[in-house]
Amino acid sequence: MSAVQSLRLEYLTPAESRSEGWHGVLGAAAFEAGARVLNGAGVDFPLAHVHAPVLNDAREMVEVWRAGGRAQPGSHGRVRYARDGDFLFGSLAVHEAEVTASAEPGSGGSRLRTPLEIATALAYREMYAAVAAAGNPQLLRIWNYIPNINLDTHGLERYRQFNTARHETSLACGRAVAGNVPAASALGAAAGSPLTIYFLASRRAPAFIENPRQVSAYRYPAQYGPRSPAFSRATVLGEGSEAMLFVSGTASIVGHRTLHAGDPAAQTRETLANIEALLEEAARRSGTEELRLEALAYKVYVRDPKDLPVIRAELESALGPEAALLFLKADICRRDLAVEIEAVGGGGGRPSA
Ligand code: 3EB
Repeated sequence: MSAVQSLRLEYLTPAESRSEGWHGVLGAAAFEAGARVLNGAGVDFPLAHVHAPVLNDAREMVEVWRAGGRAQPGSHGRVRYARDGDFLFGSLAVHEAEVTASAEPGSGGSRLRTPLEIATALAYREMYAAVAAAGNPQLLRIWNYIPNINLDTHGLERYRQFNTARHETSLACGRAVAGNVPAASALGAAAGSPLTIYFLASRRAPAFIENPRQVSAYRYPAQYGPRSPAFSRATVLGEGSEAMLFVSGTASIVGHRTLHAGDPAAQTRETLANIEALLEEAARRSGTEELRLEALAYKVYVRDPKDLPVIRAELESALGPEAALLFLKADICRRDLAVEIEAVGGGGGRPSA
């Protein structure tokens, strides 16, 4: 195939999903109440249930990925996936209570000891095995939703436990933990929900983009945890006008430090400056200059819903009133961060919201 097959992202309200239907859908994510829309529709594609409430007026929005053709379903362990040409969408959920019952603590000299570490290791092993077996081994983008992400247990914050297990498991599976690592987001989810992960993979390797304003997350100093977070700031699949850009969760971090603690408006502006710098870097590396800030679709994680009006006002003043924005309430991996923003650009035109 010479041309880049297009993959299209849409953030849909229930009414829009009813009118557009489910033709060519590769996979989807439903946020809290949105699960009702999809369960009622009896869909047969992989679906991630993310336990984070939508803050848009339409509370039942879903994130839909279309590859356009007839997707082939598959499963591997807990992973459900669908493939369509170049692309694979997969999803899995792991309850910590379920894995700790069967795990032998400390077996094989493993560093992984907490329930979340064991669940994360299991999830990443199954994800890596699934994409390899399906023949789409190149991970482009991973979304991680971690219940009680900021809670300290076993002497370590749960986000840092997640990082330990992601890092160790990736090494054990022969995957990179720096450099050629997928774009990602890691956010909180409701207490009691399972560790929930969904991902996009390809047959072709993407370009891995770092942000010149930020220390690479995989080079963060040890003050942020014993194992660094293994993700790239962005990945780009393809080149030029056909490229697809996946921007990782991005926050008000310059160098490795949080800026503007306690000021959600300033954090939003700093985050947009970070995304703009990343767009310049992607344009320089992959010729994606058509992907300007206004042309992206955004998912915006807000820690405290009372900050939503100021965060939304900053975004609309920077992006215009028509911007595609999905707002979710979620805890963010540093306690001093009020907002985190991820984005997607390119592929099948400008996404709707
Ligand atoms: C940061 O820049 C903010 O651990 O996968 C953003 C995106 C963040 C992904 C992850 C974490 C992750 O460090 C946090």
